[in-house]
Amino acid sequence: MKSGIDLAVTGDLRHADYEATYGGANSFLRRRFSKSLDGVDLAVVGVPLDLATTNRPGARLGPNAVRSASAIMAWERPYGAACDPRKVLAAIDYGDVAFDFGKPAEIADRITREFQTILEAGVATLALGGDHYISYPILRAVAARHGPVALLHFDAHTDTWTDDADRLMDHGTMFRKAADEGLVLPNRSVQVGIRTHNPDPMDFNILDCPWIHANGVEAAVRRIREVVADHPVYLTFDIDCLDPAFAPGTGTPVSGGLSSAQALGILQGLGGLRFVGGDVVEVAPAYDVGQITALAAAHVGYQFLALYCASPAFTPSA
Ligand SMILES: [Mn+2]
Repeated sequence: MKSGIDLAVTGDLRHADYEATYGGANSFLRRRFSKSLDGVDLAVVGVPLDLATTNRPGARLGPNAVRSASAIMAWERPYGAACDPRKVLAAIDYGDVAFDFGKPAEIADRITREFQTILEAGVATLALGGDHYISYPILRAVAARHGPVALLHFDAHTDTWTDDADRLMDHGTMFRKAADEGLVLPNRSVQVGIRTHNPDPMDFNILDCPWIHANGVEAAVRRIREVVADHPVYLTFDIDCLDPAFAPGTGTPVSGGLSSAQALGILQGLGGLRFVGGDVVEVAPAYDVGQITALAAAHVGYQFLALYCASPAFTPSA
């Protein structure tokens, strides 16, 4: 292992080099910052949007908080993963999607176009939010590439509420719209960790938080594998799926949630599913304590890279 300086600038596309965790340019897991998609398997993309937030704002600062927290885990492979994504995946940190906060009507298309550009180059994405609305314009790009996907959705909230206010953006209604638009298949999808009421959760399969606490990680893994089977699946992980004890830094915390150990245990059990993309959203560092939330989100992102390594959808680039 050679030691590096500013690996976000100098690192190779695949590397497991060491850099002091307390300094340097903060890319996700010390991957190289780049807009070039040549020879790249996966791009980590920040989407610093929080204009769709119902409650406490601040998730626009999420991507950089997660990047910063990820430095402390970049020197070792993710525990429990069959592969070392740092050596197997040619991964870059693509930086952030740029948009004008004063022109909200343009933002969704801007996000979709950016992800379309990346996906059309044969590169998969891991998005760092941002509030949860970002998943909707991303799913438009993902479905254009892969067809309607199964959604593996970790959250305290179903986000399938009816938009009765005709809002331009809302982080609680977008999965109803995504289902109505044919971007996701509710009956192939699983929502994990739900603990808020929704009178019409559509046909999504729900493993709510009391069910997980009663039945455990292995039963959840079995059920998710049954429902998703070999369908292309998109992981969307709202950090508020975790209990506020494990993720206080978020806009809409709800008590009684999953522990980080439960959530990571479920993810570690899903190797071999056909993952095509993912996101980790709703990290709002202003309410965080000691980077707990950003660190949990970075772990989830790292587990996603390991899951993508093991996905039948992944073919390594030359
Ligand atoms: Mn939520």
